[in-house]
Amino acid sequence: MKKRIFSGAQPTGNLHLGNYLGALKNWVNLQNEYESFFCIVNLHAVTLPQNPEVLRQKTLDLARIYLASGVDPEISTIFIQSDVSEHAELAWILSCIARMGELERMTQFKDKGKGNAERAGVGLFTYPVLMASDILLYQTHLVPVGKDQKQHLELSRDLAERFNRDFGETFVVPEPFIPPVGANILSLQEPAKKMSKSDENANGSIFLLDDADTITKKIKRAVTDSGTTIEFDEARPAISNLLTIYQLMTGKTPAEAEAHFGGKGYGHFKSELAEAVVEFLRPFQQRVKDFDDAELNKILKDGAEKARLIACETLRDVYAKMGIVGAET
Ligand code: AQP
Repeated sequence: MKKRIFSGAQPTGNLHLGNYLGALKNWVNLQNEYESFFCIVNLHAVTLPQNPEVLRQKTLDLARIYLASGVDPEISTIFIQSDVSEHAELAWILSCIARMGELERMTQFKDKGKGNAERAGVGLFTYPVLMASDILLYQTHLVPVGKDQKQHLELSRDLAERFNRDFGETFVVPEPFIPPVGANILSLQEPAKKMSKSDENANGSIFLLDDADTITKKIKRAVTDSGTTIEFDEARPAISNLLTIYQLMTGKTPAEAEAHFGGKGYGHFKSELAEAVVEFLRPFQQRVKDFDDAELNKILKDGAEKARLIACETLRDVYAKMGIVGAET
């Protein structure tokens, strides 16, 4: 039996290079080794206000992006979170087990709630519980995510362990898979922050569907540090971030990337980086257009059916262990 992976992305905004390098790229690399579930987490999306028509469209667009990234529906299960209602049901159970104090410590709530807990939605507060439900429903062994999700994943582990302790062995306790390079791609404009879909400054993020001209302009405008050399240096996050992107776009090692730009200036570096990103994204952008709606809907319907079988089994077990009536054992 193969071990399982589960991961997902929200159908909000436009996916950027950080989402790809921190998450999707690793899904594709791991999908042959693991039984894989990749979810479009639309229930997470509504923790912040969304336009219904846009959300509907973005949900299908995200499925296209998964496929264009190389997620193979023949070997991986791709589905929409709301098509498997067990996600919401288990989230309720886990919210009865999670503690207010542990959710209050979640930094993403503080960031996205903009420090105003009184005005923030309850769903935004309990978001990590829904994420734990997503993961635990599939008895997931490994969760490939970017660094920003590490804290949420630790909560998933804590909830699994607590449930197992209180009600008997039920859930696999998941491990994070955070790639050694690319887990925290930074904003091109404010390298103290991660690259983000919801960044108000669109110049901070390279979106996967940006055209060549836009990508080149964004890279040319990217902030750099006061130094002049092109090398990895923790004290120079802006240039290190650009060099990380270059390394991942070209498949070069850090030493090869540094050596390639030895003696060269920022202008030359940025031109080559822009070219590398454009060339990397070109076939991806072509593949996004390859899938028609009928094909997409079939993949998502089949995916939901497959996911539901496992989700039902886990939820039945949870209800039975808790004495919730109606559970078939
Ligand atoms: N900057 C990043 N570097 C590396 N990985 C990243 N991820 C997000 N930003 C970076 C990873 O992408 C996956 C899907 O993310 P999501 O759709 O759940 O959105 P998010 O984590 O909330 O991050 P975004 O893209 O910045 O969206 P907003 O602006 O809405 O918060 C996750 O595995 C995430 O770790």
